[in-house]
Amino acid sequence: MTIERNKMKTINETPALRRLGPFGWAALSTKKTTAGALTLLLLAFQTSAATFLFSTGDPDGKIATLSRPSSPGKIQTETADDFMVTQAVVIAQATFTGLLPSGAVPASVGNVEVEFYHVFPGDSNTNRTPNVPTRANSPGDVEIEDATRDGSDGSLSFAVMIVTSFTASNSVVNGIIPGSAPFTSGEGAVSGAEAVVTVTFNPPVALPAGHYFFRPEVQLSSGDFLWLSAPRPIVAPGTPFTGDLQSWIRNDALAPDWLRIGTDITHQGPFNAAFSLSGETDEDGDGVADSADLCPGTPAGTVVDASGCSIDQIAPCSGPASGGTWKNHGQYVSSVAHAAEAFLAQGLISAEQAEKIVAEAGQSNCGSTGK
Ligand SMILES: [Ca+2]
Ligand SMILES: [Ca+2]
Repeated sequence: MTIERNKMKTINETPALRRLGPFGWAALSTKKTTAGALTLLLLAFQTSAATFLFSTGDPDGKIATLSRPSSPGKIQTETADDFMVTQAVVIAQATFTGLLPSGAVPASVGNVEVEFYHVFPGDSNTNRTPNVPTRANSPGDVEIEDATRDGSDGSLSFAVMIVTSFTASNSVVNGIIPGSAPFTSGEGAVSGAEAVVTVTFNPPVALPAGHYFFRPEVQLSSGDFLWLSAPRPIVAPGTPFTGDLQSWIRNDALAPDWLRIGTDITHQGPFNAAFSLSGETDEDGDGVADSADLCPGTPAGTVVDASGCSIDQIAPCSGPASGGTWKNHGQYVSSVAHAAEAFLAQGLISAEQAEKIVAEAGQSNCGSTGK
């Protein structure tokens, strides 16, 4: 989970130079650079913001498994499948493909909620005894709280496209049995309308490098949403990765445990589930995508504004971000205070934190003669 960070931050650099990142610094330090070459380097940096794309591929027709919130007379049931990110990313969109009842229309979908989970034992109580054959390689007990996005609170929007009629050879809907013998062989073939659900996260979901489960849930006006399986191992045009885990399922009677759909319930598969994620890399892991981040190399855990800049990056001890040196200590403290006020006004820090930051700037010798 450790993220490689730009260690150039403490060097007295201008914002233009800061944008170059390590590549630009290496080039600049080995030879004199003209303004023209500098422009080329800037262009090179600005196109280096990388797209993040993950996909398990199209449905393979092997199984369809329930994923719905609770509603009167219906118990919440969740299906989850995994993905991996090798560096911090900001995920803007997801798609997933499932079965709606035949005759359903896009308006049949009342709401969509998406959760992300660490792999067990992340976010899990390891002192209790699981009531399933194993929890190894399962999603955690509970979701990553600040990564949840829900149509009902406006943190995601969704669009539904009905593709065609579709049949899956097997299904898991109600047969989710706690204990050491969860085998049912599944509940048989199901047919319906294949639907691709596209969700846009607002705000996007920022995740550090790691291994996660994706769990979408769909509320229908009538009937159930069954998430369709995808090939395992993943094949092109999907994006294969080493360590791909099978899909898991639970309902509120089984929670916080999960069962392996293939290995535990049907003795088939194991399965993946059909979904994709898209977004952008986030080099410094501050939650602001590279293309929108004016301050690369923000240290871990630092509060940043919408441009990915920390107060320390806006008002560096070493001199104004616009270049040169502080006229005096007072100019430095004033710049910090100005930035802290802006962060406070945007709700990024508390009044207490703002006061502390300004007090610390006052006690520093940044901007003092000889500094
Ligand atoms: Ca998987
Ligand atoms: Ca960033």
